[in-house]
Amino acid sequence: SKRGKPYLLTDSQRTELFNLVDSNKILDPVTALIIVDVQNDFISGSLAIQEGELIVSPINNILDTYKFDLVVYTLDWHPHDHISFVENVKKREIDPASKVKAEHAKVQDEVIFRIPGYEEGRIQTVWPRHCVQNTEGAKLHKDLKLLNNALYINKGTDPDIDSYSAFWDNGKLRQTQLEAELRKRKVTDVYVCGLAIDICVRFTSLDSIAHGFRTILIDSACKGVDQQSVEPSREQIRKSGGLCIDICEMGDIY
Ligand code: VGL
Ligand code: ZN
Repeated sequence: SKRGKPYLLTDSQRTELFNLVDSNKILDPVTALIIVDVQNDFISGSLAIQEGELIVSPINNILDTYKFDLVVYTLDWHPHDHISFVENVKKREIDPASKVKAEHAKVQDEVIFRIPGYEEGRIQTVWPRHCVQNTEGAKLHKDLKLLNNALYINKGTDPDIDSYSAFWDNGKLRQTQLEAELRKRKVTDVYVCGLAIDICVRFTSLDSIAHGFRTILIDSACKGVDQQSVEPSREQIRKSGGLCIDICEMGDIY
């Protein structure tokens, strides 16, 4: 099969849409597709997202239709004692050896964690145990097409801090390899899809924009955890300079 690069809209439309990020015309984009967290626990497991399985075939279609210069699969990849698991809050309330201290939950599902010596607490939403390293729930969905030469990015591997973005942890303390790998390949355009549009897809997209990549969220290849926050997430991405499109708007192949 003949696969070409996705070519989005006309060049002047592209420039107009992305002038918040970069006003230079890019006539020959270098493209990456980031496929976020298409893992069993988010589809059929402990954190199953409504209609999550419906994004697998659209993503496979994108991979069959377009040739990206780089395809990235991200994985939520938590140790068993991860801070985001509701089962682990108690230990951080009572264990004096714990690096971060949990305060009693003020809001349902949200816990404030304090690092001794720091004034500011960090609010962490707690979730059912999910995507524990090397478990069935952490595996990519069995029907998701895996390309050769793809890049795999694990996130949320530090027990004491969560990571919604595939670029940074939630405290922006440490970066993953993702930015360096995109720069190494001189990527200009970053397409994002996967789970969940209101959490990890959202924060990955916002960081991609912040890094100066033209960022295109492929709406019809995403699903959300909380239906109320799906549209606000899109709006935030648009306002920050990103673009939300449908697969059918990905344009002609060149
Ligand atoms: C995610 C909740 C917790 C996601 C990850 O991938 O959107 N959501 N961890
Ligand atoms: Zn997680």
